[in-house]
Amino acid sequence: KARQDCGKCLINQDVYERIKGKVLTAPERVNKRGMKPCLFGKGGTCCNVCHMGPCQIIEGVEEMRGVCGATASTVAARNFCRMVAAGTATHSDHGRGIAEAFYSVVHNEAEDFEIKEKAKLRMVAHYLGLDRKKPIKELAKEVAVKALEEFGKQHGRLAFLSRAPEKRQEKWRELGVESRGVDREVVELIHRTTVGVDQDYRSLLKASIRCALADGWGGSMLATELQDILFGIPQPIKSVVNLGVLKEDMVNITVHGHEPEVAEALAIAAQLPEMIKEAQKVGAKGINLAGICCTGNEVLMRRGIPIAGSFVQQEIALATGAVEAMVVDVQCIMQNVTTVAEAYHTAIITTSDKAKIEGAIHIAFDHHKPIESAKNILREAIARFPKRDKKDVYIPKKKMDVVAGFSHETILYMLGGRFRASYKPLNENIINGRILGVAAIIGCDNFRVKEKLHIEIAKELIANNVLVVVTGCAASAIGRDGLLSPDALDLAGESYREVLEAIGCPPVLHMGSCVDNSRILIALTEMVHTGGLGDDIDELPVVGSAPEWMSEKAIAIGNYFVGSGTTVVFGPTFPTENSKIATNYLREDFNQMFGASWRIARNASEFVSIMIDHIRKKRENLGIDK
Ligand code: NFS
Repeated sequence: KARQDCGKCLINQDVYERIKGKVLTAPERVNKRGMKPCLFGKGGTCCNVCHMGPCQIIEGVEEMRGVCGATASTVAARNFCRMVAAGTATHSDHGRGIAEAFYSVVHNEAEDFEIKEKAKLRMVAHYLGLDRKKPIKELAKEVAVKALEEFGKQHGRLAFLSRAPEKRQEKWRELGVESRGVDREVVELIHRTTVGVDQDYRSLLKASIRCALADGWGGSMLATELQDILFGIPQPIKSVVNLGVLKEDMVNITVHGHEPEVAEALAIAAQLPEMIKEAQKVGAKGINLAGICCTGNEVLMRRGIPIAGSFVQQEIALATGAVEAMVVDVQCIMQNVTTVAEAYHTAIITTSDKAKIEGAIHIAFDHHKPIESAKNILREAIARFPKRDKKDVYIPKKKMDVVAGFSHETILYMLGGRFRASYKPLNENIINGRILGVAAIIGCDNFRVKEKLHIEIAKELIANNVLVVVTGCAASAIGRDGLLSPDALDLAGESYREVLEAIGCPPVLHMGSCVDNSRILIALTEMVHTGGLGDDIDELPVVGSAPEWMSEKAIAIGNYFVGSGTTVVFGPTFPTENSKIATNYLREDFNQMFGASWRIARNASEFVSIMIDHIRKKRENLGIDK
């Protein structure tokens, strides 16, 4: 099957054409006068932590310090820290939400959900310091309490830090960056960055690692693990991506945001005969769910529910005129969706009391009664179906087959077989050179990036025998281009292709949503423990990237990868660039401390060459650079 040649928003230019002039959308706004990014803000040297400013600062120009005397490096570091704190807060509050839902389920306060993965529950209990052998019900209650405690802990260190390789833990201990409690690290970092507190870029940036580790090995990892226990560990599953997954004869509901709880409940409720009947009563054949952003990735990974679009496609999904309701939970929901929806019959339904949008309908999701809440949401959507203007419906045909569901556990089984699940075959193939190394492409897509960076980078890497794993909106973009299908095997380098053919998987592995980057941390640790590739994550021939990042969350993720020993490449722009001193610290000094750095690339070829060079250098250090 021919692959489409564009994975970006403009893949559906035809849909945009239909709303042009009617509603202003993000791609048009990007090009509008007055919408150019502020040069000071973009490079990190606009300081607005007090109201003597905002001060715009130029490095090295004495008279262009802040009113208080703050230098460019301090300001850039402070702004960077604030992004890390916000990103950590975001993933972690998601984790807390799931921990609360988990608490309700195991204390019989919530109907409808139950524990799906008992073995994983026992494993997580062990890492939380509990006795894994206890009866499951009792253990589940203890896990719920312990998980919630991780957020508010004041002393000691986060429990999951003990999952990292021993050498990494030592490094964290020596450097004093072990995270204590999730909330404490976020609060402290915000405190440090306010006017007149921490004014040494080195101290600030080092502190940003302590906070970020509370994301990767704290909030995000708790989110992923508890979601798996409640909703199931993802396994390889076939599905479809792009706007063509919307159905002309069904009630279309897009599930958008990040926390899978609402979408899981909707998926169950949408299959109930009573709800299907209600949909049929208004002339639809049934109810069709389709994902957007990371809520989409969550239900794609576990249920194979198709993805309508990534971040940059949320407006045009509505512009098909075929969506009865866009149900949103938290994060990455553009305010403009309500404006676009107004031009159609579509309801934007907010479900979290933390995330309301003017112009949306709010149906609070009660996690004590998930299915009842889901039914109320579905009814609102079903009632919209008769209002759909059939003449105004345009669903592009474009869709692409994908295989998703590559959790860390699945990769173990795939590589080693169910009875000797292990990363040994992966390590061996890296050592013998069939696989050059591992690269992650993660993060957002971005209206300001015109190149198809994700796709070009992924293609080049797999052609060079690099195993590529993806998460978040990068995964959807790469999926739209066909690279998440075994049909794309012909694009992989010869030796990598042979490995893939033997296990029957696509050349790019979809590992989930953005909180699921924590799966990558576990996979890397597993590679270290398997042996042959050094004693710590920074010795592995592995590299990360977020080529079209835009969210603060991506910066938190990048920072926890660096703190964990994985060099990351971000671009095309970077938020500390106006301060060479701060940017250099993130590259050189972090490399000294953590064995990994932040790197910047401007275009696809720069990304690829930095990533491949890095992998080769690590191979060389390991003595496996044949
Ligand atoms: Ni990650 Fe996922 Fe997408 Fe970016 Fe937003 S949805 S959490 S932040 S835009 S990848």
